[in-house]
Amino acid sequence: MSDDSMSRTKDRVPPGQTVTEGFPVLHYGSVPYYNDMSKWDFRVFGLVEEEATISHKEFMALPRQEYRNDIHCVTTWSKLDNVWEGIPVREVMKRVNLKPEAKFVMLHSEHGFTANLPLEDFMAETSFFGVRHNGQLLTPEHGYPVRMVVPHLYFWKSAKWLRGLEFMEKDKPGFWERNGYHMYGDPWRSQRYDFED
Ligand SMILES: Nc1nc2c(c(=O)[nH]1)N[C@H]1C(S)=C(S)[C@@H](COP(=O)(O)O)O[C@H]1N2
Ligand SMILES: [Mo]
Repeated sequence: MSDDSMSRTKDRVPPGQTVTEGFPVLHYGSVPYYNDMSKWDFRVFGLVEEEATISHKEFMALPRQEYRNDIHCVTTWSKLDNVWEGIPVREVMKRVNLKPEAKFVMLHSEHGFTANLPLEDFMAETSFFGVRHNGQLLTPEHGYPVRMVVPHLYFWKSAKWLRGLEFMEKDKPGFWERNGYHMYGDPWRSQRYDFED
């Protein structure tokens, strides 16, 4: 690699991270397998004027676009140049009217997994609902049928097997945040654990 492209790669890797070519699988608990998607729905609730429930068929018919990003796991691996097919956050948000008090979102996944995000980070143009990764449908291990992707925060915020969004006035810790991870998780500021600023 030339010095030039080396330094460019270095600029893309946050402190303490190492680039991996693989795609490690990390989560707590078991992988959900589905055989009847008519039982799957996606709920939008909390501080909204009216709750919405979106069926699997409707969700998969939402407009999609391509996203390219780098992802950074708190366990120190980073994976560069991911190509995703995803549903923009705004496409789901068109289904509800947020109440003005809504400032945070709790992501809800299968088996009660949760992750919290400030509204602004959730609504960022770079955040999306991922359905395909590097040309393939998401595998069960990586979050089929849909996962959150918030590439500017550590990857634990990118909840796999996403089933709902809850809008909140105040921040609350999700699953990993209750277990010692940082409330925000900015990889560029090494916000790995809750004692880091
Ligand atoms: N539902 C769910 N999503 C989850 C997790 C989890 O335990 N449950 N773990 C998070 C963590 S800690 C990481 S690092 C990433 C890993 O995603 P991957 O297995 O696709 O690499 O998923 C995140 N999303
Ligand atoms: Mo993680």
